[in-house]
Amino acid sequence: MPGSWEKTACILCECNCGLEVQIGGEGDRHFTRIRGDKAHPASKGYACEKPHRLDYYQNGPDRITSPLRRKDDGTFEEIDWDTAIREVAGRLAAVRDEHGGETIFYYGGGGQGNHLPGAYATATRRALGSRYRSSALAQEKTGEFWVGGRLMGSMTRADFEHCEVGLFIGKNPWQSHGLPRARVTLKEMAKDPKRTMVVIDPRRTETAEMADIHLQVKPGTDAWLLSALGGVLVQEELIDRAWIEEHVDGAEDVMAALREITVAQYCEISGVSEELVRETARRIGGAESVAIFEDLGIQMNRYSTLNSYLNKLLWVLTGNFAKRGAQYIPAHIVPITGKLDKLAAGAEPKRSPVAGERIIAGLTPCNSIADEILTDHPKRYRAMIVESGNPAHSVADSQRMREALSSLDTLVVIDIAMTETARLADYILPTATQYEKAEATFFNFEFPANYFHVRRPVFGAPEGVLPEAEIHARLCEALGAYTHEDLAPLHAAAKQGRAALLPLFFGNVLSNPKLSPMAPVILYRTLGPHLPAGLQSAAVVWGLAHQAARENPGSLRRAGFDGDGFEPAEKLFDAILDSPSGVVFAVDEQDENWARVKSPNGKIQALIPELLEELASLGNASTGTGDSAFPFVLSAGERRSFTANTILRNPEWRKKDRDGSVRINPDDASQLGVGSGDRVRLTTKRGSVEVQVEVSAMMQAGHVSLPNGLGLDHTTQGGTRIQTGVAPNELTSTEDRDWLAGTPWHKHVAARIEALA
Ligand SMILES: Nc1nc2c(c(=O)[nH]1)N[C@H]1C(S)=C(S)[C@@H](COP(=O)(O)OP(=O)(O)OC[C@H]3O[C@@H](n4cnc5c(=O)[nH]c(N)nc54)[C@H](O)[C@@H]3O)O[C@H]1N2
Ligand SMILES: Nc1nc2c(c(=O)[nH]1)N[C@H]1C(S)=C(S)[C@@H](COP(=O)(O)OP(=O)(O)OC[C@H]3O[C@@H](n4cnc5c(=O)[nH]c(N)nc54)[C@H](O)[C@@H]3O)O[C@H]1N2
Ligand code: SF4
Ligand SMILES: [Mo]
Repeated sequence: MPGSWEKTACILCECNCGLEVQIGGEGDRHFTRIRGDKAHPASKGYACEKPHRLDYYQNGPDRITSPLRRKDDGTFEEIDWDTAIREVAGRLAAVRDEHGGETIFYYGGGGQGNHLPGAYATATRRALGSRYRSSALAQEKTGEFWVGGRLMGSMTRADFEHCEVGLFIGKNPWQSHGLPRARVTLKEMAKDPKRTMVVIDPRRTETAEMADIHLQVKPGTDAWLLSALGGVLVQEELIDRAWIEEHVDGAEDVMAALREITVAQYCEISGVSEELVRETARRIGGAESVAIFEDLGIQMNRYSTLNSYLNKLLWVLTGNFAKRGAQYIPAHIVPITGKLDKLAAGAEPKRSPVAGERIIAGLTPCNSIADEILTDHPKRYRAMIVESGNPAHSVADSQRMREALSSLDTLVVIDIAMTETARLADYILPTATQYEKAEATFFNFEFPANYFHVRRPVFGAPEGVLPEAEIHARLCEALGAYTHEDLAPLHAAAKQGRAALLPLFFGNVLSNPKLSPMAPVILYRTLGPHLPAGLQSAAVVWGLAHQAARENPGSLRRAGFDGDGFEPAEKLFDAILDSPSGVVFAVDEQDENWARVKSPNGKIQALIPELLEELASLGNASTGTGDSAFPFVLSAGERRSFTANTILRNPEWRKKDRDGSVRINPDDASQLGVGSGDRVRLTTKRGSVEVQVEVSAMMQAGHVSLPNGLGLDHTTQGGTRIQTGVAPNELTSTEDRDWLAGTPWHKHVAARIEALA
């Protein structure tokens, strides 16, 4: 409604802050005003500077509004939806029938704001017999998931609102957020003399600037720094022995390894003074509570899985779990990690079919996707569905990724816009934006009160696009995964209400091997039409609410969703539909954390022999790039004030740094004879680009940094296609990856810089 304020959420980072938006402008298709929504349970009115530019997402010039089919000459032609669905289903079914469904690979399923498509896509994947998939999580979090799995069968998060010591490792929350109301929480921590904020980052980031302690590590040496911190904890007896005794297995071996660390030497390698490292360790050991957040600075770097382990040992050895201000395991509506409990029981993850890489949390490592395609191996991935992801841009070695994507039998892209990946597709299925359909994310990790937010559409969708739920339902139907007759009794029941649908769904559908895998789209078809207007795509949430109620009955009860049988889940689903700002679905007590530790005996399993071995082999290994031809360490993909992955394609959305400069230390700049605004050539073993320089005292000598989300194609007002800035993965290589989790070293790319005349 023009002029009215509607409730929704920001989709530009995983916080998904609640927003109130006013609609107006030409055709009432624009956001005219945007403000934080005070009623949102997590963001409470908070919003950073980015959502004010969301109209660039909603009204981007690269929007696609008709299904497109690639012609022989490489250009696209518009086709109608019936043709598109019939041909896409036909081509994928042909691949399945000839080579097996496991050769059909699925990528994406949700960006920073939309995870319902991924839930519906499980039906399509199953209809096709597809077994392998991946997403951006497999270039950042899978190492951490693996360690969390081995330690306790779960992922953890941390309570920065209440911690006495807050530690950020390779994380710049001032810009990247990742915790609710990040800047408020950071300011509170910084100004309270009783609390200590610690940042481990080679850059003097905005967060480091306000921290009490900045450990300005040399790029890529966190493994030494973190082992020195652990070494001090053990050697100075700053650990919590009684707690370890009660809750941890295998700690003796870990402590023995850390006792061996030569702290002075490791500090020197990492470039941080021993005095400061000891002070930090003592602060951690002596604090009432410690919260730690590791992110891309170590997760996309050398030794990434080892670093995750060393990080977690800091809180395991000091007993910083399951208490206020420390680490916790949140209740979930959907676990984004899948189940990690088998890892805690010692099981080895499955391997990818060609490269034999570990599949962690169900995800093929992004760095091995091209290897899984560009081969004549009979089990290679031959077809791919990409939904709400842009791997041609976001995965290491864009050139090789483009080659891999182009070589597929069939590539289908489901997106709102003409992306780098879509350009390579055989079919593009255009979808409604996140403001034109019901949406939700599964990135809700709060504790003790956790929330869920289903957003309603605030615009009608243009003709020619469909929400993903509808696309997946049609694909499943075209694949013959279920028939009209299968659904007839469900339709009849749904008409009478959810009470009538319940026994049929939980009985006839979930116990039927043919229908059960189709549950998401069956709910969309049968329950969807009876949901309040605009909320049809939320139908799958009904099933998720029932799952959550089974898994966390106590948490739901404390949040007010009580009763017998199906009652709590039904109340929760009603509350979700009736809460445009989001709803608290779980209220936890600290004991729930221990119930969620999934190791066989309920204790933390601290001993991970593979990683202790890696720790023992660290020694004096090289720092820097160790390559005189490429003397700089390039971090390719820094989060800045106006970057947002590839969600916004029009560079006009950026208020500053439109072209995305490479940041470089003042001494390095003067040695190269360049100043801010000059252009340089930046070269890695994989690629070479020209880019503008920003001389920045944030950078330490020898370290340079490029923003993420640049180098996107977009159409100007005059209709020409141009690219702005540098696409970071033109410079990265797939072999630069963690040996264990396969996560990339995007933050540690050896590079050379030359001044341009
Ligand atoms: N503004 C903005 N916010 C975002 C996003 C966005 O695109 N823009 N994207 C969202 C997404 S998808 C994610 S995953 C998060 C990521 O959030 P962050 O991980 O915080 O983001 P980055 O800036 O990529 O990397 C964090 C830091 O790692 C540091 N670093 C580089 N090398 C090293 C090293 O060797 N050791 C250590 N300790 N640190 C190092 C960098 O200097 C940088 O400050 O941000 C989310 N938030
Ligand atoms: N070198 C380097 N590479 C990196 C990183 C880095 O730091 N350095 N960071 C990595 C990280 S942490 C991440 S998370 C990834 C991000 O990279 P990707 O996971 O590939 O995703 P996004 O760039 O977020 O792209 C999201 C896509 O979703 C589309 N979209 C938006 N709304 C909708 C919708 O409602 N439906 C559908 N179907 N599509 C929609 C957008 O148009 C866009 O194409 O990049 C990774 N790549
Ligand atoms: S913190 Fe993230 S979700 Fe919140 S307003 Fe900023 S970009 Fe959007
Ligand atoms: Mo990410």
